[in-house]
Amino acid sequence: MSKGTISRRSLIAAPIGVAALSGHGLAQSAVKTPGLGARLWYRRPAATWNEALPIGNGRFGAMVFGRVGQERLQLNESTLWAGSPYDPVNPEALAALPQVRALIVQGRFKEAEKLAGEHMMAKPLWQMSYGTLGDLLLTFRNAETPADYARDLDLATATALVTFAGKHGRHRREAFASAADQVIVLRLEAERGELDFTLEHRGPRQVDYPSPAYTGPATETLAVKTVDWLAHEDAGPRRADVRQAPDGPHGVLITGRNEAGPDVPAGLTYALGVRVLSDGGVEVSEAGDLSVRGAKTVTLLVAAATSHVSYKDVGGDPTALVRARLEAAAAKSFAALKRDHETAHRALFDGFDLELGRTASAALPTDERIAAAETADDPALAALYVQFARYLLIASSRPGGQPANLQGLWNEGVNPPWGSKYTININTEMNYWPADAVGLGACVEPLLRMVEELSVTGARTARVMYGARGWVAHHNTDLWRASAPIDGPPWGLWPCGGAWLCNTLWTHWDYDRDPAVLARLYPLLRGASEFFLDTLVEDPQGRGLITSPSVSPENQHPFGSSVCAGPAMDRQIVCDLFAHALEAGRRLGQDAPLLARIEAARLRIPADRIGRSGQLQEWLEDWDDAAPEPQHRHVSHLYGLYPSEQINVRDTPALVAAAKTTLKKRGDLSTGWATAWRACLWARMGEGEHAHQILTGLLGPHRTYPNLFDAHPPFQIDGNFGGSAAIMEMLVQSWGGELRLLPALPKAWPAGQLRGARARGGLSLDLAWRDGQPRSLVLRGPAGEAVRLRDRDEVSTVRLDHLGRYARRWPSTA
Ligand code: FUC
Repeated sequence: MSKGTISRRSLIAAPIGVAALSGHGLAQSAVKTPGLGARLWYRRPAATWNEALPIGNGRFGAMVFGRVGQERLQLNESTLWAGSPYDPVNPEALAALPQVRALIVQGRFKEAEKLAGEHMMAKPLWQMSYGTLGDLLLTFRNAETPADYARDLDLATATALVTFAGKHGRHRREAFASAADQVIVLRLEAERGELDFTLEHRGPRQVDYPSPAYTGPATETLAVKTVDWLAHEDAGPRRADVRQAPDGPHGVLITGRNEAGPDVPAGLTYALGVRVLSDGGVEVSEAGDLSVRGAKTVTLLVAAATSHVSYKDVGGDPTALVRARLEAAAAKSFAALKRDHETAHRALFDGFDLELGRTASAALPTDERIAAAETADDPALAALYVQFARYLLIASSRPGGQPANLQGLWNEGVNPPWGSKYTININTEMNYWPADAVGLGACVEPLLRMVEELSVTGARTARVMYGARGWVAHHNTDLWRASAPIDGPPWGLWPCGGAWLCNTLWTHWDYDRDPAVLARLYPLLRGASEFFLDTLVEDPQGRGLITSPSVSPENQHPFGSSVCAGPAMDRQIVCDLFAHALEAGRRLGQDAPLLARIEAARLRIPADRIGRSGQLQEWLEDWDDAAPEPQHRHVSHLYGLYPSEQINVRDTPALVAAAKTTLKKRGDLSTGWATAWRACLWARMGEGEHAHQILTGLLGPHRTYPNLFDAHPPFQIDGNFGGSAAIMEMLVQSWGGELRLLPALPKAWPAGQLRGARARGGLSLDLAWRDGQPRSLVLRGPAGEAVRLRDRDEVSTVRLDHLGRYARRWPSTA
């Protein structure tokens, strides 16, 4: 029996700054160059992939190993996935739907799961995997053990640099992925003209991951491996389907076909071109092997493309694109390539800075800091973590490209964990949690476009499989925007993936208040809402409208299945979706009759419930105590607390107390992303010490690889983004119509500053604090805007001036 229910009817999102409804009108932040801390560095080359450093221009990227005897660039292109356009919709689903629902009503969950497994799943049952372009291996003749080796990734210039000294003078190798010129540039310099190497391409291949499909908490440390300075990897025999040929006297062209997917034929071709500009001798053999001799400087230009044009069109000409890009880049000087690359990167990266204080650890190489993070205080590592996440988002999610997938852009093999797809029951959403707060709203555009495409494929899934209007997406999607339920009912039979993405995009709009985004978003919100208007069912106990069939993502209830009706997360997500559709529709003055139906349905969604142990119920029934995995990584029913604001410390203290009970039972440390989510939740509740303690576990060597990549393990990028969202949430929050300063500041960060951060309501802010108290604040936003500011328990309304600015200083308390 539930101890009580609490209505959320009064909780329609309150806009911050009631006056400002349109436009950004943002003055730019004063800060141009981020602090010196924006750098990862190492004293040795990467022995493993998780020590290599990522570069990327949003579409084309590489992992740079920084090795001395053989440099390895492992390459990815964001549209090189397995398969081809396909339609996974299963027409048998509609007939099975009433029966599956009836079994759920009767509590025959296992039978419901079995029937849904037989008739309601996608065909094929799996989606397509993200791929890889293989590696470029530069093997140096006469390489020797270096002196003075250093390797770094400068986040502000997006450049990976290796320097070392050999018997024959100093070497410098610099790599960047230019968004301006759509090429990866590798510049090699040897003081005394000793550059002598062969270049080989190793085709896409399977990789042995240490622990694929890992889902529990990490137990082993992910420490660095011992390095062999002159290590070589074998390119192996050339794959029959990958063709390598000379392309002019100084170039090589590699062409190939993608992998076939499960029951879906391969449909993409790709091209990878390399052009060498050098003062030494360059030779290209008939087989397309390239060698350079006796050079002092070499500039390698690398371009890649696939025939992907859109999720339904694979008719592009990658070879023509690659040749055109190489031609254009070769016509520019290295200095011009570098300048234009930096300008394009800085246009997004600059304008934000975060300082949380420095300890002695800040001077150490990055891998040593991570290794010590659980024992030594290193606030600057948390600041670096945020800057690294910003860097990763810019490199893997640029406007016009694909969104960041489970590994962003970087993936070593053709068999990545979970296909390196878009898992939309938490992971893809988490990738975008910090984006707006850290000034990277522009990088959300690929997500918006993906959801626009999903609303097309998802309309077919809704119509054929559910007999419903609107559109639906389940727990995963891929390059082809597949939207039917995959993997099996315990994972796939969850109809709220599209709705959660819509809510994520709503938050993006709410930060910036860009009318153009609202206009694109509204049809998506409307369509997603129509699906639920048509598919929500009456709870047989009269509690209102609920989803059925569904699951509380990936967690089993006590009756041998995950399949159920009306789990808390669905109720919270649909409630938000309806609220956002209502607000968007009203702002745009559209669809009044439909909005009235959405509003009526919203009021009939059962509220959150508190169970017999004082926990927030994960399901409509009080099942939590008997569920088989009390520490399950997903905390789906806490969606309402974070990222949503339905449950919050100001308006629903009883639900917050219940959320705490739930979280304590779930435990603080889980796998990467799940640990990050827990940190966000404690931060949102104003529990800075608790959030900080969890962060320490996230940033330490059990969950972070030496290259600062989040471990699932293996690598999964969501934790990098979720952890950064938690850090931002500890410093500034904006929900419920208020801007909260330092709401969860831990003792470990007594002094610091944040510049160029964003908050909901079209606001940007610079904030400095000392002794744990705010010392100065500058707000920018729409002219004349009223902002409700909360500094601990003190709430005041301040007004931005006619230039959209407000500044305040606090007297020193010392
Ligand atoms: C969900 C999670 C797993 C993993 C996968 C990509 O299925 O439960 O932990 O993150 O997505």
